Amino acid sequence: MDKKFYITTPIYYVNDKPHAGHAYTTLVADVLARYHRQNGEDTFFLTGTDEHGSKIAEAAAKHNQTPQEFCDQVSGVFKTAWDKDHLGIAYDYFIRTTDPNHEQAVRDIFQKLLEAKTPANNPVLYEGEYAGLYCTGCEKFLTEKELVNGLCPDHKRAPEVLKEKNYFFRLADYLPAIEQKIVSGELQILPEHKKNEALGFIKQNVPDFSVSRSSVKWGVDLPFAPGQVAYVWIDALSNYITALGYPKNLELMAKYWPADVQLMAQDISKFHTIYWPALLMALNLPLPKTMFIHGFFTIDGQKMSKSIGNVIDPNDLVAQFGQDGTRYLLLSQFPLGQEADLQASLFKERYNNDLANGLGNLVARTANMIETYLAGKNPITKKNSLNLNNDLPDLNKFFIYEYLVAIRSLIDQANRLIDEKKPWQLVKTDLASTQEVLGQVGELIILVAEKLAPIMPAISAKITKQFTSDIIKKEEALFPRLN
Ligand code: ME8
Repeated sequence: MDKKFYITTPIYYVNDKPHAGHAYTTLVADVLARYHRQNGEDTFFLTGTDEHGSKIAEAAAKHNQTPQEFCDQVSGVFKTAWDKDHLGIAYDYFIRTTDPNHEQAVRDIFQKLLEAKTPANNPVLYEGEYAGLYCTGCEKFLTEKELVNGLCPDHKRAPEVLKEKNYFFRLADYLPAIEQKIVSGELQILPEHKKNEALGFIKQNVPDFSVSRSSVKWGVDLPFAPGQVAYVWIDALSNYITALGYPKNLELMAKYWPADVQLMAQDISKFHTIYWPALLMALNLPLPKTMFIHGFFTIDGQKMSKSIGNVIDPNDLVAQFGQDGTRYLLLSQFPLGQEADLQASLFKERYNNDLANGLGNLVARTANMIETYLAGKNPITKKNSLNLNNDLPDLNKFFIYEYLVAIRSLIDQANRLIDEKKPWQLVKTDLASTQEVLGQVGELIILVAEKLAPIMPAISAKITKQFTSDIIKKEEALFPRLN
């Protein structure tokens, strides 16, 4: 295998259990990883959990648990939601920022930063005093301008006034180079409007940022700065390289870094398009090739929030629609990257329409006719007798939604073929033609199954097995109708 593919999701905060937003990004990564594996590429898919910082410590205290106990538990809940009995996320590695290896790597990274010089020959880190308004919900400082009625607009809570001595990262010295790499496409930011947004941040001259905290206890302690821990965002961003063994063990780094695709939503784009490249440059590492920043979706027109009570638990979706049904429903809603709405109230209708009546019915009626009219003998000749055009929208270009539209039209094409040729009439007079029609339909079904493999892996494997056997039998419904 010569080509490699390294894809990452954000590592999710463990202050609460996973919801549909986390599931969405993780699913997109899983589809792309499966697609690249299917194409024979040496693929590494990383996800995990972000476990340090005051936000997590607060949540643990609320649950009367130590932070470590609480993190172990919630991180486990994420793993379960992704496992083969739930969403079926085939990650290669699940990193936790409380892993001792990661913690040591973060200390090593800080040591390197401490010794490093910027392109303008200044020390990368310097000590300074910071006073500002800190929102624990965001784990970042806010400016007065960002507040709405004195509250953080995202977390509806008043930020705390924090004043402390910290280490700062000399970001200013890196901004011109980051801008140049984004403009030249060396660091590709997709979709295009998110690239412009990143360039907009740079134009506003993002100030240097503090990378250590003395007010926070739950974090990676820094030996060179007694009493201080690593700022949770530096700790978190580092995961993308510490997961590969950086800086102690460079074997996987040499193989997989730079990342080919880093996925996230726009809530954390600034950290990824500005701070992360600066950190990598200070460590003398190449930048990721592509960052894809998707929109933050609403649920039936409303922001997903606990107070509205519309937070969707992916486990509930899997219980209702099955693993592959859930994967389909989440990915077929809107083009990746669009500011969009997840129409959860239509999930059942879409499931019945596209899956029970569409794909499920196609497979069931075809298997049934082959069993009844042809004694189950597999009629597929693999002659490509329909001259199938296999060019679907490119998953490599993030066209997952468009790809699913094209697959639905292949399913419709197969269903139409049956309706037009009416095998139930044909069989009375012409067995050879019946066999040919069912063979053509079967060929379409196998094509659909093959194309669906990254999106609906379990169903795809089931259909392929059924339609490549010598004897095709009717099996239980793939997608039972829901009332
Ligand atoms: O930000 N629509 O973790 P987090 C789409 N730990 N995607 C959504 C979403 C929504 N409504 N809600 C959440 C953090 N997401 C940090 C990341 S990375 C070094 C550290 C997804 O648990 C989306 O991918 O708040 C978003 O970027 C991420 O969850 C935020 O997860």
